[in-house]
Amino acid sequence: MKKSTILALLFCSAISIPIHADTRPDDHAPIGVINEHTHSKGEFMLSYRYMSMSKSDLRQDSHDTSADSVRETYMMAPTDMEMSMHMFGVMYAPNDRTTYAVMVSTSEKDMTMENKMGVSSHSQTSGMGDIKITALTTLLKTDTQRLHLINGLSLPLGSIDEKSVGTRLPYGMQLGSGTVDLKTGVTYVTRKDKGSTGLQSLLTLRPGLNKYGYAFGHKGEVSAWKAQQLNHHTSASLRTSYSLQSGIRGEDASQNTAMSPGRTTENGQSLLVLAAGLNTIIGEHRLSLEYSHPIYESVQGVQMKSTGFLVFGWQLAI
Ligand SMILES: [Cu+2]
Repeated sequence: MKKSTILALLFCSAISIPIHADTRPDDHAPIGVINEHTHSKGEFMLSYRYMSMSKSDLRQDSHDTSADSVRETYMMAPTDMEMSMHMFGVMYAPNDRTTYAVMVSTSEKDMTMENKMGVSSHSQTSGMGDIKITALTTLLKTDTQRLHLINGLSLPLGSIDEKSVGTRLPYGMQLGSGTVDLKTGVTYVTRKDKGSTGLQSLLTLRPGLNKYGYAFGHKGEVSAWKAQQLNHHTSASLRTSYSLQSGIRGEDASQNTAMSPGRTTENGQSLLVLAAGLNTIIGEHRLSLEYSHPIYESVQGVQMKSTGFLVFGWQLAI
């Protein structure tokens, strides 16, 4: 047995925290990836994620644009948006083949717009988001390889009725989708002595329209990561992710599309990010952090640009 393992065991027994010999920091993907691991029969896991993202400056199709030029077409141009989200999750495996995951969230969105006279205005929304119920089906689980399918539903718990001065706020300021959405995907992970490599692809399909006659676009995402153990408790990761989302189908007839670009249905986008993260195990707790930086972004119509995305996570398996 290695000296560091003996020291870790001594330390953990001294403070009465059991340590699982098969628990590795890189057994879980970077925290920005969700539903990327499964559990063994009878295991529960609680999780919490805090996400923070911001947007600023403007992009039109695949080039940058200015607020002045946007205000030649629209009455107002968005200048800044901040969004934070708290996500609470429970995972449970009734058997070795199936793991269920339920995730609820609350979010807060804050957007600043500026009109032609240079006067800015704020709008803010906060509350529950949509609830996600997922089944993970293990197809392969060995010491070196894991493969599981992801099949889930997103139920429209989040509000799409957010208003300001009697008018419904733009699509991006709403807290939910208003539609029952399907999620399907696959995760594949290979594991070596001191590190792992993973791939996840995920498709979000929104077959129906919500009560106001629109649906957010379908979305496809692919994430690939590589994690390396720095020591017994901590691993560092690099990840790249590409997502492609189509524009809104249908339309909320109450939106005045001359007001601002966020009121049009053109909100599709493709985004390539590069992310760096850390996973660490302290006793039975997992703490993780990941920062994603946009590398390339192409948007439909006029939209603000992502400036970065931070995720902090805590996980506890019982
Ligand atoms: Cu879990």
